Amino acid sequence: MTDLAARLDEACRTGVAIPQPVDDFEPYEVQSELIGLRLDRGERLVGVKLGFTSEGKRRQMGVDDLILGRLTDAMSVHSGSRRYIHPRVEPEIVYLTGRRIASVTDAQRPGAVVAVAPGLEIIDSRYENFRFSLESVIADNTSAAGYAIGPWRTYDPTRWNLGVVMEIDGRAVQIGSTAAILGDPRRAVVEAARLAASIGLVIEEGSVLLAGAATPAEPLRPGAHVRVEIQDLGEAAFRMEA
Ligand code: 0L1
Ligand code: MG
Repeated sequence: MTDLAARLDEACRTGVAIPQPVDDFEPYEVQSELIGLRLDRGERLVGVKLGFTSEGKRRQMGVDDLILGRLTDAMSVHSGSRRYIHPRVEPEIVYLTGRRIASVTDAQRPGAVVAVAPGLEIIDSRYENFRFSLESVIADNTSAAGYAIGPWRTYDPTRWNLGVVMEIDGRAVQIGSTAAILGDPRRAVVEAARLAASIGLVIEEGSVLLAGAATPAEPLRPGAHVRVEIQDLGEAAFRMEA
């Protein structure tokens, strides 16, 4: 177990941010250790997420690739209380996989995605001031901190460019389109498969895939009610603990 994984895990549990790591580390190995600690405590792996799916965010960070994080059942906003540090929320489209995906070829086969839902992701960097490098944010499980998923619908690949409105306390705070996710959110399955295969991770049948943010993230404060509505798909919502 690396010291960085232990420190990130403690930051998650206590809600106290840590400084940027100065030591050398292998980012996805630290992420695996971090998730391993959660699984050891009885959490269940339910899927994966993509980060840096918008060109603007990659440019801002000076990086040219996406990042992959892992999701557990306990990260669902409906699974109980937790400590956040400086949480933000972003609207996402969510896919449900219909087959085991161990390669890009698997992701391109019919039935790779069987259902789609509107979703919200809470990101909460465990680093001070929400500042990180590409390597350190991968180690920090891509800032994944929570998610809410609305009702699933049968996947229709022809309906991919959909309007998105995110509201906080009844006020629209972000308006956008799912086309902002990789230029076409359908690409998310192949990209997730590519990154997962590169670290030896298999995306099991029945996994959730948070495809990426459709708009910039918004800061979250205690007690806030967040709702996203995606054209044709319906809504997902949650309330932050006060
Ligand atoms: O889900 C995301 O796109 C976030 C990726 C990590 C970067 C951040 O915390 O903003
Ligand atoms: Mg996200």
